[in-house]
Amino acid sequence: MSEQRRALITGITGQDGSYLAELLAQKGYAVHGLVRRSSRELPPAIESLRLSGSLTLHYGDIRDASLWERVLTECLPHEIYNLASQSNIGLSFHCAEETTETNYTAVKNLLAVATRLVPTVRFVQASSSEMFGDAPAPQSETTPFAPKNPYAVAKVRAQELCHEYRQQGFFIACAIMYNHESPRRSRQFVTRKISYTFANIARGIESHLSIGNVHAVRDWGYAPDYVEALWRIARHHEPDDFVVATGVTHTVQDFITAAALEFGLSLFWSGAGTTMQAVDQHGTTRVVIDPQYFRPTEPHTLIGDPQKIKRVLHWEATTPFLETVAIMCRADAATHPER
Ligand code: G4F
Repeated sequence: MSEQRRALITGITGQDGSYLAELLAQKGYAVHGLVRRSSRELPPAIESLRLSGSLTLHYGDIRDASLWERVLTECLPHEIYNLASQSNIGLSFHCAEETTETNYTAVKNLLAVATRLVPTVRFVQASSSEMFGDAPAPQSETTPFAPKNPYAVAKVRAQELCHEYRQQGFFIACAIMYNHESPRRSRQFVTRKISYTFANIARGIESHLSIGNVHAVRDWGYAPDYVEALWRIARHHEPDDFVVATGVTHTVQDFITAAALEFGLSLFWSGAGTTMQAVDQHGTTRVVIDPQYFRPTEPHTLIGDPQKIKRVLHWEATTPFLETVAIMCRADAATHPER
């Protein structure tokens, strides 16, 4: 009988970490996850995997360089998925140093220890479409990077380091992930902020959504599809870079309009710039622009070209935009507002 595969997931309590943990547990892996010690409860999906015995948690902060020797010795993983990051781009302008420590220095420390202790490990780095910044669309694995914020700069440095280790013969792969959403997305991100706020509007708890740049364009996929891509990247016969995207874009305004419809509200948009707003079919204001949510810079147009991952790994995003919006709105409608 072959040995049970062990996978270590950093960032396991996040959206992607929890979906990936479920996927790997279903596939028979012994899943190990790194968790920052905090007084917050574990997300229900993680707690239930832990109780079922298919998940072992290790505690520590990825910015602590001394952590990896202990954790990697304890779990001796066959695969490592590095999903932990300071993932809030708006915040990265204010916390550039912390962003670099988490998104670059921690990767550097982890790779140094992993390639020594478990040299045959298959390592998947969660890179980001933000690395492309203003590069012309659509972007592929060969598009030059043009990062526009501290988050993207740190992700570029981490990916370049991954390439150095790959050249030395280690299995270090990079998933260049475009935006991917789900009911497990934090409300710091625009899609979940929208679905959650419209659920509260439907409950009568809030009257309207305050939002930033509604013209921002994103290539939005569905997170459970994307963690399947991560696993395929890890299982490929050689380490490589893959753009993980739908190839289809929408604006923040499209997301808001679709989410409102899920709650029976037809929006009518008017105005421009900071005076733009949307009223519903009853004439009630439902969306206003709040400049506090604007960012100092925005990437031009992020559209991924997923041809390579389709061709090589036979992976394709299967959940369309409107279905993702509907799944998120239904989940928020069904959940207690404080959760
Ligand atoms: O949902 P967002 O905060 O995601 P963003 O910045 O695209 O980053 C996410 O996707 C990246 C992959 O491309 C990851 F690397 C990253 O870690 C993260 O997962 O913002 C999306 C867009 C932006 O253009 C933002 O300016 O929505 C715009 N926006 C407009 N109003 C807003 C808001 N974003 C947030 N968070 N809140 C607003 O009120």
